[in-house]
Amino acid sequence: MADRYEAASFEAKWRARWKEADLFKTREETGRPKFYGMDFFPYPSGAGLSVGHCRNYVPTDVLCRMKVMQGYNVLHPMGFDAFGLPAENEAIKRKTHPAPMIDQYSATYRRQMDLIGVSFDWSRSFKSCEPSYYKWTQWIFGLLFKRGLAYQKMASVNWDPVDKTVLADEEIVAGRAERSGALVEKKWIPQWFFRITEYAQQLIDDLDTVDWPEGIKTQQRNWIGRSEGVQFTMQVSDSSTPKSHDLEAATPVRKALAFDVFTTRIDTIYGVTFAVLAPEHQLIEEIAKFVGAEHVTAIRAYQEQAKSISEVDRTSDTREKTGVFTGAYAVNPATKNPVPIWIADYVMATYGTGAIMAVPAGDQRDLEFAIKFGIDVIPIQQPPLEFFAQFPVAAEDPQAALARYLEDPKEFPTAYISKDAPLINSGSQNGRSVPEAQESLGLWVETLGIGERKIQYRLRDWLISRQRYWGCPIPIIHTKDDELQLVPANQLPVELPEVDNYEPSGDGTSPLALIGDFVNVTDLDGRLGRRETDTMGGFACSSWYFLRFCDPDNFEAAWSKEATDYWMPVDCYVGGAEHAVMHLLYARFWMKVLFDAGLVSVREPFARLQNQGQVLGLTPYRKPAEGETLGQGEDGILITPAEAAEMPPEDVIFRWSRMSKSKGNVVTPEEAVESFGADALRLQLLFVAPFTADVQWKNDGMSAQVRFLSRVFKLVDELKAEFEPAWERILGFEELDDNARKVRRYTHQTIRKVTEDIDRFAFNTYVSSMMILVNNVNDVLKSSTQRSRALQLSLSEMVESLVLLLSPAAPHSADELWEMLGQGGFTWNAEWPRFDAALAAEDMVTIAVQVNGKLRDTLMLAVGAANEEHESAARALPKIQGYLDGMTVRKTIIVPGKLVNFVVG
Ligand code: ANZ
Repeated sequence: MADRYEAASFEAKWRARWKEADLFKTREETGRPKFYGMDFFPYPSGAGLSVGHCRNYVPTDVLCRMKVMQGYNVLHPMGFDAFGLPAENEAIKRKTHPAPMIDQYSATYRRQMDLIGVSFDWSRSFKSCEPSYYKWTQWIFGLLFKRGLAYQKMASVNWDPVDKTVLADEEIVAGRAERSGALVEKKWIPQWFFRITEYAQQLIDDLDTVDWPEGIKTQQRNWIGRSEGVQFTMQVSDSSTPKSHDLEAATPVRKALAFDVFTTRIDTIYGVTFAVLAPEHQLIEEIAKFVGAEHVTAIRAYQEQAKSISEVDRTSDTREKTGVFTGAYAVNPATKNPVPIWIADYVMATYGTGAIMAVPAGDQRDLEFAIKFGIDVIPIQQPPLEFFAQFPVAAEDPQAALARYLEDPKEFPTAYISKDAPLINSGSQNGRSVPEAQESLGLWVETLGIGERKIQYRLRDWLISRQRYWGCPIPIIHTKDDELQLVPANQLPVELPEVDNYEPSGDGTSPLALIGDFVNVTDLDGRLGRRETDTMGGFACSSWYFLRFCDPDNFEAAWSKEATDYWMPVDCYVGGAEHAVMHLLYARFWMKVLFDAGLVSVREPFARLQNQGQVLGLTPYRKPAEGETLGQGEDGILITPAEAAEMPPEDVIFRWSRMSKSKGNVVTPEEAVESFGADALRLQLLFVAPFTADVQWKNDGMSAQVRFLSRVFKLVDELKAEFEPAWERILGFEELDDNARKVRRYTHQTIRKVTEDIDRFAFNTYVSSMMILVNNVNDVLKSSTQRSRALQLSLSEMVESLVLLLSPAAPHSADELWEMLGQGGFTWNAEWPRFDAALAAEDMVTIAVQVNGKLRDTLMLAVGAANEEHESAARALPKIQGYLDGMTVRKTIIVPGKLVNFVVG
């Protein structure tokens, strides 16, 4: 019989038995609470899983397994995010079709997930590219369309020239496509959008109702970017001479021309010395009609130049400001003064109104611009003297600097803006605080009828169309009259046609546009129409898959409300932090729309979110030769481990980087299982570091787990002969001796700790507390040659609990040990151990401390504390130290649990 953990001798056997028993099939029994545990929808890449991915799946599995044993109905599903660019690009590269390739890759994922014993209910699995799934993605598109939340418009979009497709803002990092690394260009083509902006406020508000990492919530709030301010209209005048101090009279010439600005600081309006339009602003065409030819030439040149500059560069605060004067003026409605209208690319067309009132004294960008182009700066708040410490020219005499600042601030290239300083040079608002002025001017704008207080969001509508083949077709028909007709639900799915050539055309149309059979359709009125040929980006598919898992075989509907009412929300959702503002925001948005449509009963899909840390692998680089170019952030040239082995060691540098096939630093689950066993891998993934921390992966860690499991096997082997399954019935009647009490206390303390730790994702201490239990029990066994009946029964309780506590982390071993104990069935079906707080509590007793028989102090000790502990604790008491000081202790009398008496002389 096994007295050591020998994975090869039993792990595969248990996996086969679980499969045969259909153990992981979701239980939906009435009268039990539910638990929905889920991992992020993976895209099955050809590289397969590394042990890094397993750090996502194993912890969720542990939680779900514990919940099953605690009596919950548990939904723990897995499916595959199969549509989208990564799959399509890979298929193009391999000159194959994405569909069979995805089948093959997802089969590998499944085999690997099974290999490490993850308890997915595969009967609920699906791929997002299956028509029985995407039929409903299209149906939800239709719902959005009918609710005015899906629309098509011409748009300047981010174009990835390598992947030949449009990208969402979220898919761009520092001006480059996150996926292909290409510099993103601008292109003007018709695009589909989802109106996520309509839900901006709810998306902020409801973050307060979910248990998510604060960092992710903050990222979402920042991404949505709520600003409170005022939007108002500025009139265009074609003259720089004020006609009068009356607003009406100031703008007689171009009265019809006006533009709106959005500001968060209406209180600074007296400091407005110019206005700026984004280069794409519509008004520029009108202005160009009446300003001089030299202005028009400059404007056109500037507009052209702005086209090639990425948004990131435009918003960068280190880039030198550029712009042109339009030749036209606007009227500052507070001062009635004319202010020049400029065009500059630091104003974004897509935020606010695409035009600003510029306050150079208060806004750094405006100040840089004013300094560069010699525009006036009017101070609107008085900076404190400390403000001048930053300027060498002012360090000597800040008082004098202030005087100069108030005269002409341009000498000081840093804008000064404060929420606390009162206003100056601000007419009726002089001396007022910022909030007072904002209130008063907000009202003034509204009373005057030139604008209103407004909340602005940085969030933009979600660009969903892709000019690519491998995605969910958009169920729309364009009629002859250019109307948009939704394909009726009973004609769904609009199936993606089987094609030989699906490579992107590169001109901005989808390859589907070349397939006549697909494109040419009759519309709902029987006339010839044209099918929409864009497909939806993959984020549409992953915005509702958690609902489908609740009811995956439903042919009549996307889900039954009964099913989602039962299972939703997802109780615990686990995945990497990189999806903070894409998937997690989109899925929340769809859920809210579905809630408003009465199709689901909760507004938030994921009640709790956990992000695992990354697993890093040791990656070899070779020192660069002279002039060799390096990858971003790298100090050497990536080489393969085989190459590294052949090189002199001094030429190789090792760095830790995220485990991935492209880095050649992957440890596969197959390798790990083969050499150490699935349970050793699982335990090490849990134990190696706190769940959220990054991990430098070393295979040695798994040997330590093999040793731990071997100690457990040895312990169970030693105790199995005396194991009494009915310990619970008898133990209550036994008087507990010290050792028995100790064992029970260790057991119950461990049950409590493990149960709490798994719930709070403290998997590393979950594993370590089992290790401590094993050590403690071994100590007791060593010290007790004779085992009382009470001790034997307590050990039975301990060994049974240990095996069950081990089960979520090391399920193969647990089932093997369970069988060794003569128990039938699977630990999966056993009840999770319950702890008894009284038994777990350290029993404390009061000990009298005497010196020469006289009571001098008392102390508290745990029941069963050793004599040495009595003596050292008594000697440590300050009072007693006073009595013993300078004396010789002749004798120490100890009555355990009662008394310590020092006999001194
Ligand atoms: C005058 C002003 C004075 C401003 C001042 C700021 C400070 P947030 O908080 O991000 O919403 N702004 C408005 N629309 C813009 C656009 N399309 N492109 C670039 N900048 C734009 O920022 C709002 C502020 O950013 C607005 O308030 C406006 O400048 C500028 F001392 O108006 B402010």
